[in-house]
Amino acid sequence: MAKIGPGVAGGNNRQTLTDSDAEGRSLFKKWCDEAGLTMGVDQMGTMFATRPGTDPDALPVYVGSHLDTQPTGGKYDGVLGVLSALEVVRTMNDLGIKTKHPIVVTNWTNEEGARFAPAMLASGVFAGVHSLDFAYNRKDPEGNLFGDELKRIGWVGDEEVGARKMHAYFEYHIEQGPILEAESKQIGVVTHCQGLWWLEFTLTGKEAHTGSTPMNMRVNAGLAMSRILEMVQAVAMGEQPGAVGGVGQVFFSPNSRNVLPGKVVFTVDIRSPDKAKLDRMRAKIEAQAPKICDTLGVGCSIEVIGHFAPVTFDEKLVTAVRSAAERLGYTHMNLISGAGHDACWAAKVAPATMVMCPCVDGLSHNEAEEISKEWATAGADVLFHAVVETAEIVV
Ligand code: HGY
Ligand code: MN
Ligand code: MN
Repeated sequence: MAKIGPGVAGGNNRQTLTDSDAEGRSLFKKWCDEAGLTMGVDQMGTMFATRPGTDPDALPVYVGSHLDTQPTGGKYDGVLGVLSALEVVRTMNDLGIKTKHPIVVTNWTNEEGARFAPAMLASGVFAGVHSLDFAYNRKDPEGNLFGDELKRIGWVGDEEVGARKMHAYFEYHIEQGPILEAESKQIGVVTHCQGLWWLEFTLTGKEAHTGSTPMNMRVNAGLAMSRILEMVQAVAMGEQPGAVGGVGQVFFSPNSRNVLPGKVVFTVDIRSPDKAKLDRMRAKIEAQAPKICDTLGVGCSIEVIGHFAPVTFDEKLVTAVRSAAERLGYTHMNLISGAGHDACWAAKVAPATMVMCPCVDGLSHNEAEEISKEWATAGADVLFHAVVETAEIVV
């Protein structure tokens, strides 16, 4: 899978609804077909590959993650969870295991939100958080519509989004943070996921010559942006421990090196497992940013383009993961996920939880993202046992 949509430094650039995403989907479908699974696709392009259970009326246990990557993504973010879910099924096939509940291996469309915001878009529609129409009209930086791109790659499915009901949902994922490696733990028993706000700022300055415009005549949206970034840093540091804030994406217009920007658009990403802290950070940022802009005569508008509250995962499933790790003799610890995942939206409509493995230096959303085979195997082993137990083994 890592050969599809290669990056420039050993990772991947397999962004959602690109030709490489389509190629990755076809390869994943081929592997699912070879494992004897039946593929269903919904109107958001999410892929559901089913292994039948012995009880046709029993709701399935869903196991999955995402195959789309960041533009400079790693080989494991999302992919580990989808392919480990497939490996669970292939191992069940090898062992001739039958379960009461069907197993559905899942690949969610556009988890990353890199090309089309917000993140976790398809699982958000599945959970009833976003409408299909909202999703279809999301635009990428080139102005392409999500719905048009999904159609272009030929992955608009016929299933109504969210019509499927789940007995349980499991997602196996690299931690994308440094805790498990630092604590020398093989397994993260994920009890919660921190909440998030994505605030998109549009600052309006005045395009002018960077050479001949005197400093006191500038309406400098770029300067306003930099002061807002400093303020976001101070607000997040003021809420330690357990709060983060920063900016990953900025657009200058006209983005010419000798023109002061007329428009600056950027997204502030703030997160915390504590809802009060999360909302306090948002309030502080939304109160201070306009004041910063006023002093510079810069226009300021703020739009929420992504949000989910902190998530508590299902106690029974969390226990299934923890007891599997104990039975199998893996070191483990409770963990709050720093990154968002499709499991966060699945948890709105079904019992859900996650299994995590360490990653080297806690690095992710970087092409150098790396894990060890031992870590990958331990997590997949725990996932296998927790899933088979929850699906109620019959044979
Ligand atoms: O932003 C996130 O937490 C996820 O990687 N989409
Ligand atoms: Mn991910
Ligand atoms: Mn990611």
